[in-house]
Amino acid sequence: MDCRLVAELAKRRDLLVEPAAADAIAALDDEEARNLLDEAVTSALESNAFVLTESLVKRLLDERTTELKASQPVAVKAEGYEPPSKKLKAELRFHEGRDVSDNSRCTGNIQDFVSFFRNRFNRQKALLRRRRTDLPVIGVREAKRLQERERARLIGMVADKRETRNGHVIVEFEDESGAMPCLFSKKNEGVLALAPRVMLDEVVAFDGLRWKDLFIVEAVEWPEVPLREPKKVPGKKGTVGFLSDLHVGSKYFLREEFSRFLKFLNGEGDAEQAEAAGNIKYLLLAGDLVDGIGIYPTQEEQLVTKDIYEQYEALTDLLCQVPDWIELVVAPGNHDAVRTADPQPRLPSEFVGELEKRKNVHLVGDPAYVEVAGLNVLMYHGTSADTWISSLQPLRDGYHRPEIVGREMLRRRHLLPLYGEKPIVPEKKDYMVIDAVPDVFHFGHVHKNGYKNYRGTTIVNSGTWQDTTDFQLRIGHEPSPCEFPVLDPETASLKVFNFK
Ligand code: D5M
Ligand code: FE
Ligand code: ZN
Repeated sequence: MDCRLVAELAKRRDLLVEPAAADAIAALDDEEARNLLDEAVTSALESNAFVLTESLVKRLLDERTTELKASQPVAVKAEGYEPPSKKLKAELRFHEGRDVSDNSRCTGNIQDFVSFFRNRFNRQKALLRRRRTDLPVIGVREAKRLQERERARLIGMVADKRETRNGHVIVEFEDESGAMPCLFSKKNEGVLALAPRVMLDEVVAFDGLRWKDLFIVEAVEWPEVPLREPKKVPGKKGTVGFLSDLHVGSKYFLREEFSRFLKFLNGEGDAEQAEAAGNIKYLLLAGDLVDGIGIYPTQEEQLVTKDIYEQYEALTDLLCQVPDWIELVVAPGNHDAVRTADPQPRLPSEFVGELEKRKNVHLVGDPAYVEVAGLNVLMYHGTSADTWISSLQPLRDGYHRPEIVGREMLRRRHLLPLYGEKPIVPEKKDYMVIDAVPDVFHFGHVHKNGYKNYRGTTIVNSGTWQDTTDFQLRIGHEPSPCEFPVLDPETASLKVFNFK
């Protein structure tokens, strides 16, 4: 890449580039350069910098080499079975700065909350500022100084939302400079229909005009992911399989089906299955590995073992049967033995020490960004889906169509804006902001598979390997156990295998 192009691309995102930084990026091959530039820009914006410095680029380049934890092709031959993926070199990178695992600094004091919200606000504001508009983009202080009926785009955080006696909706909008009531007038049906989609605590932009003490909303603009084609990585061999919600230790864990799945991975299926299995190079496992203990009131009756260590031992026995040429990335969920509040750090060795020793197993936090075969994958268990579904009316069908929940998360570039319903830990930085654009967004938790291409991001909900529980039946969920989706990076196509 030419260094002028580097400067131009950075400029589009409101950043200057030190010449030495541009040279360092330009020296990489094109795809690498674009990836690094993207990372550098995100990192610079996160720290409110105006300039991309050489030292930042150097640091990111260093991280690249140390993060390259890809294992070498397997030297020892397993008897007879020689699938293509066995000879492939794995390409796997972890964005440790976007994973809370080694970065948790929270002490829970009031200052933490202040910096947490400030960090969220600033990063989401930066995303909103990239949205095109002919209007001036302003904050609350400027909005109060607008001429009567003067138009602008106002960015703020939703502090409150209420319906008036006359059937209008008023959103109390805040930023560091103050608060302003914004009116969704019932006289404007199109706008009033948007009000149920505005979520408490989210950072969003309203286009509109000042009228007396109010800002009259005419349109709502979310941060959004850019519109593009799903990313294809030409010539990239090795496919990516998605798993979540095994719930090992539960009476409902579908052991037989999972064993069949493990056999499939080892090439013991029919001809078509063996061919597909032989191309799998990566498995991503997004939480609820075991059922845990004390997660809900009557859980004890539904467990095979109440010993959490035994649950993880059983999990380990199973995951050790994943062939060692398949890279296995493992994140926790709300049933696992780490804090249940998001963001969650990776599982401690105390529970998964044996797994951790395996060269092909990589433990990450929740959420986590993983670069797999040239694709940026955002992995998240999906615990916040319950809050999204209960608080956003357009998502009321979300347990049956989890992909629409994923869509709203991407649209808002946030995994859980609403504070206070599910626990969130107020880290200095809001790890739930989606400021890198994922090629793939993988989550689970709702136990229902769902797939969608949203503006170029492939949304995958990988369902579950736990049978439908009485509780889920009672509340009307329809889980889809043992559906296993596989993504081919070369063609960006998904194929789903059913083991039920
Ligand atoms: O969650 C499995 C599914 O069950 C997921 O869709 C959430 C739902 N669930 C679990 N507990 C509750 C409660 N208490 N209310 C409503 N919905 C619930 P898992 O994390 O596997 O337990
Ligand atoms: Fe689950
Ligand atoms: Zn869950």
